Amino acid sequence: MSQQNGFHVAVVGATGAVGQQMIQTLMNENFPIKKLSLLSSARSAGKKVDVNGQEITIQEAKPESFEGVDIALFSAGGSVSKELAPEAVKRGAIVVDNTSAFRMDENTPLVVPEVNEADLYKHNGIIANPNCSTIQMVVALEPIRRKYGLKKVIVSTYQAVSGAGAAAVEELKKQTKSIINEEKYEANILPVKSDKKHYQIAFNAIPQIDRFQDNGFTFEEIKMMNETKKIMHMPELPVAATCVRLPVAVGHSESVYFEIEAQDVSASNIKALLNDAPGIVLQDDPENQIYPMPADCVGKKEVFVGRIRKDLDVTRGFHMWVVSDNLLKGAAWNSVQIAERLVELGLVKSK
Ligand code: L14
Repeated sequence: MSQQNGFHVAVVGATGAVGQQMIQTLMNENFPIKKLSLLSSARSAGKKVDVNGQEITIQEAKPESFEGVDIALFSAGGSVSKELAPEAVKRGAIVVDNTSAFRMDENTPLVVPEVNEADLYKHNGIIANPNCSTIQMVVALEPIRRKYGLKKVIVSTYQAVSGAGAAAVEELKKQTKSIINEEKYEANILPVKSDKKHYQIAFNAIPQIDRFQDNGFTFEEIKMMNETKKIMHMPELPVAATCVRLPVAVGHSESVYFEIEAQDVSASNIKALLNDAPGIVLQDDPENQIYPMPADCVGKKEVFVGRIRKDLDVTRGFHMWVVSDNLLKGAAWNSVQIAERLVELGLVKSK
């Protein structure tokens, strides 16, 4: 840390599951930092965090906290972003926001560098980081869209509990232990902390992530549908999602069905394409039982793709299985990657 010609970076939501990964990722990437401000709600302010052997005290995030900040990474919930991201921008910072607050805002680019890096040029101070499930899916779909055209996408997700925060991971562990010991257990957090009912996640699968809309889809599903269209610049693309929570701590999995425009494309063509695509690791060898699994992707930055096969009835239909660390490419790494790209493209100046 403390590089003289680096940037003053702020992490907002520094104590959260994603905030912690943001700090770790900034360090792992050797991001050019001259000063690091760790900000949070009043509740966590005063806590001390060890960053590469240096103790940093967490400060309460206020408008004045952004004085002198060059780059601010937000992951403290939508209401914090709505209130404080504009304050950071007012003070000359560039904001990478990992909440849904600005994702669908027309004046805010929604960016996955492997897919739509050029949208960074259109920023007005805030760049939105997409939803975790969306990010890993579009990384896998974009090379296919570019080469063969995309006509339709249907996805089912198998999402890890860490997406709902560190407390949800604790709940999964406690429930699992209690159930194994034949003790009583509680469910207080999943599927949605603020919703009416809570269900066990241990030894279960819950087909609800976020609240329901009147159309029968959940907000998580709607986010995936809307964000995919925006990132890929395909407002007309039919996309349908079903999002399910599994008793997995880290790593989202997705079964993705897609139809392409081009004719006479084989599964091997798609495999070869994805094998050379940025940010993707192809793990596809059914004969040797090679396919991606969340347990193998924890702590890794890439999106893992396997089980690529042609549909047996629809000639232009294909299936694939897409897995990634939801806290890294799904959140912290994509945000830091955006910050890196902003620096490399000369879109952020050190004050
Ligand atoms: O939109 O609960 O960034 O797994 C990502 C995590 C929504 C909820 C987002 C979860 C959140 C999701």
